[in-house]
Amino acid sequence: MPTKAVRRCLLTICVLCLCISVLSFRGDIVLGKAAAPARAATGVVNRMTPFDIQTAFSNATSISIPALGSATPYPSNILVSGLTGTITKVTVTLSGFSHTAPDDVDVLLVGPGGQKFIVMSDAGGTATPVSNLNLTFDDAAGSLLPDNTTFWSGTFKPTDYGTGDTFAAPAPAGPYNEPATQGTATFASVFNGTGPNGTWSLYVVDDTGGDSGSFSGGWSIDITTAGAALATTTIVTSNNNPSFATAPNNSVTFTATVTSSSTVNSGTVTFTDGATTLASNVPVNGSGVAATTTSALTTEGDHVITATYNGNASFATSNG
Ligand SMILES: [Ca+2]
Ligand SMILES: [Ca+2]
Repeated sequence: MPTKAVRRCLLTICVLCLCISVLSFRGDIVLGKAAAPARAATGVVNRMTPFDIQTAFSNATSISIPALGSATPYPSNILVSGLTGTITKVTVTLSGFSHTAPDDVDVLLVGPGGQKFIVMSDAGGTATPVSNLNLTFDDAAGSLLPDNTTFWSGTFKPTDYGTGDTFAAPAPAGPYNEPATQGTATFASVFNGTGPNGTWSLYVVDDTGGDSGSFSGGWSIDITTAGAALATTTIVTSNNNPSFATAPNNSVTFTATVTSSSTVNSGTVTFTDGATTLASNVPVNGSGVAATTTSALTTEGDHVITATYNGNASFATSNG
């Protein structure tokens, strides 16, 4: 059958926010009259352990499945970038699956390293149409898709019935890594320990004439990586402590020093006075130091100054 024209598709990348709980201690600066007693800024230690990062990427462009042959687009791509570390878990979700004979559908996932893994194939029989299902494939799911009976939205192990699945070019040639029941491959066995960044491609084929469908919501991939960012410690100090509410001694400099097991030479620091931001996104120098000078502290008394290292792909956030 003719290969359908490949259309360019919009790539929507959805990055899950990371929730990072942070223990913090804070440095104090006292703003007072000339006679106020000196009070040293308090050193701050805030340590985080390395953590797993789970990130979701999606391509919501509808995948149209013809009666026979390759879907459009073919493949549907997701570009993954900006992740560090290696993969510890992958799951895939196919959204809005409708088909009058779901057994016709074969789905191949190709990773950025060329890994070839069949996610779903020849499941569900031909007797019962399915409509607008959301199917998540996860090694940890409780069951496979059924072979010859209908199914509903849910989470399933990657599933492959039947033999001899073929995927036309530009899909890579077989053999493919096959999950149960045809093989023993899993997302973990195919992708864990490999690099996450690059193009992930989903090749969808209808292998039997008559009956068609779509994944109207496209697809998404959840990638978990480990060892992505190094823990950091941030300490904030101040000069002129106490400083004064009026010139000439009302200028105070806050210095944040960010350290890690590797030299912190990138990222930014935001300084706050309680709920008030003094300076945002001050870049650290090659030694992990960022500083800001302010004369804005015009209220006498204690000011709790917090320096937050904002973190990036190499270094985890911390504050002090
Ligand atoms: Ca068909
Ligand atoms: Ca198969």
